[in-house]
Amino acid sequence: MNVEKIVGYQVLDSRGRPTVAAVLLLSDGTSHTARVPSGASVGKHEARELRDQGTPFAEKNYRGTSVFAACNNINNLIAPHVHGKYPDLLKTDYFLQTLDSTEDFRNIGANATLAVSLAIAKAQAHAEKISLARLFQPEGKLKMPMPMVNILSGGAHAKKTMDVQDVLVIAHGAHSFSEALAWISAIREVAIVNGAKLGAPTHLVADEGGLAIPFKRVEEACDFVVSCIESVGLQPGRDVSLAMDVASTQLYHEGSYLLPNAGAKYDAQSFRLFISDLVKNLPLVSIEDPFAEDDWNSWSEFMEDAPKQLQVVGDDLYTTNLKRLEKGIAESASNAILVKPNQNGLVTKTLEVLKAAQAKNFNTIVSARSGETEDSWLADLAVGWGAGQIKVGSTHGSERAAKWNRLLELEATENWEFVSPF
Ligand code: 2PG
Ligand code: MG
Repeated sequence: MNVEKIVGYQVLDSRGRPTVAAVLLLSDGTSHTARVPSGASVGKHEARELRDQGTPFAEKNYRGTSVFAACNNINNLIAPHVHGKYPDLLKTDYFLQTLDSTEDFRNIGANATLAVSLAIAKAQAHAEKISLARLFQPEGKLKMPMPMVNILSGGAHAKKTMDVQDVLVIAHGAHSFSEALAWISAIREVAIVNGAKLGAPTHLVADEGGLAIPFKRVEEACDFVVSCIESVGLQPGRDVSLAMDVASTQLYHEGSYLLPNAGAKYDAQSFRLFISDLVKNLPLVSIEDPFAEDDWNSWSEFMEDAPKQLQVVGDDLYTTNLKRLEKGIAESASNAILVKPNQNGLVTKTLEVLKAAQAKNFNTIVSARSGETEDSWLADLAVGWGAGQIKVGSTHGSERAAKWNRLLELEATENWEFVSPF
């Protein structure tokens, strides 16, 4: 079975912004489409999306955010190599690496490479008559991931209604993925009712479907979510705990951390104390990007005194980049990594980062972006890679539901195990 045609074209993400899709037609008449996501709080060290800024044509098309150049690169540079061949993920990813000598794919665009890499992976799974998850784990029980789900959104996802980007929940007391999702969905429903009692505009949802309820202090936002967990009859800390994405690169300016809603300014040392107090006083089991992407010192110092059971997650810190992960391991900067395929640009290289992290006993959380599509490949990757955890935003919005629903389908049809990392 061979590739007859591959076409890159522009589509819209869940925020209405352009992103890249690639459709691959196989000689058996089937077609396989992959669409790439895009972030809002983008780390400086991520692989580069190619966007058409600058030219008069581009400025008229989606205010310079169109991705026609990336699509053209698929159609003109990549397609001739892929045509007529068996869809082989490893070989294609190797070729894509040789096509752009830069580490961050700035020439052809990581949005072009990832679209092709994913479409090839889907087509290869089809050619081998297995699911995308099974392409990576052909045998044995699949590991269903623990979901980490957004209840409140702030920061770059919600016009800064809150200083931190997400207050999330992890239902680690649940016995299955579907039970965890059901508990979390109930918590979100109650958050709408309880938020309305506070007079909050609970019809306003953020980019990832979290509620954009304004809270001046982070602690108030967390207390609110804790009270929602209790409202549904679950016990904070035992059944469900909090997680937080501070996304603090967004708060960091010239050596200080600024929290505009709280009206607070911290130097690195006092911000570490602030984060330590949050951890001490709240049922918080996971904290992501508590410090800025290049503030390595704060990460290592925090880890020295952090409770051993706390999951400390690097997102902007690592940007799914092997070299940055290796530095983080060497400096004991964290004990977990957020894994986002579009920060990296290739499926196989993303998996390499995940495996390198797991080899050092890091927890791994496969993650969606704030700009998503109806595609559900992330669910298959999380399961097939045995990531252990997944972050997809909230339970609101069909681009989020697509991933949850694919996980529910895998749970309904596969042999699986569900083991809490907490
Ligand atoms: C994050 C992601 C997903 P974005 O920071 O973890 O929540 O956000 O896609 O905007 O980078
Ligand atoms: Mg993050």
